[in-house]
Amino acid sequence: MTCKSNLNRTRRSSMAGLSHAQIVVVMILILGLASVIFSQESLANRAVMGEIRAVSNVKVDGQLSEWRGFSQININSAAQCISGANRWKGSADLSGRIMLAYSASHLYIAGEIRDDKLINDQKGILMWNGDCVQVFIDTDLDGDYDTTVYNADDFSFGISPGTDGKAPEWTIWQPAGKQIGTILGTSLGLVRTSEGYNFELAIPLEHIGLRPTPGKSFGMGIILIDSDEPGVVKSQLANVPANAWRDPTLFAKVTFR
Ligand SMILES: [Ca+2]
Ligand SMILES: [Ca+2]
Ligand SMILES: [Ca+2]
Repeated sequence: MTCKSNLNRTRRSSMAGLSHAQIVVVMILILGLASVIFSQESLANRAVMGEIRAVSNVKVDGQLSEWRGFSQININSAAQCISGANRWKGSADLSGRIMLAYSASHLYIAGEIRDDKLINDQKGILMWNGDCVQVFIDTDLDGDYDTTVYNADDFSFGISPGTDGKAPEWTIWQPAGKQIGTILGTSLGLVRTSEGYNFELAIPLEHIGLRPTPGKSFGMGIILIDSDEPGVVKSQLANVPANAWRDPTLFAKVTFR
């Protein structure tokens, strides 16, 4: 009994007279501050993909005339080859320019893709076996900055021109089991060009839980896949490391302007 009383006295004196409730509040504040500092440091360490600006006039038809003057994310160098570097024959073989915008209702992703042969006879979630673009989005970047597996706020979409650009379609891989029909309001416009294909993909903000706020960031990554003969993936270029298809911490940072 005496021992316990002494221990309690020692504890009381070491907490400088704070009540139990006050100590709990102080601990919560310290933990909260540490998590904010850690989160901001982590966000600062992310690769930067660029800024995204608001638009009101995107027509989702694969024609990119309304995108003049937008900053472009270039994916066109040997250093960005994440597979098949020895088979990549240069920018006419596979390369791309990506542009981003948002409206009150949608996230827009536009791409100008160079690819000398358009080959993809695979449909839906199998489209990664042929020419396609993979788009990764983490809509809650600072909420789960250290989570290396996809969860409910991490998305991956695919865009395929189909062989010769004749069967354009989009798909969704993540969150796993998400059916295309549940992403109501998503639309794709894609046209064959003399050098490859141009596309515009519009994704409803509401379905991916993205709230445009100036200065706020979300995560994103793009992988371009090239097949120049049926059933053979030849090479891939990306603005993120190869493992981004399964690890959202590798996405780059896009900031709302
Ligand atoms: Ca357009
Ligand atoms: Ca090619
Ligand atoms: Ca190709």
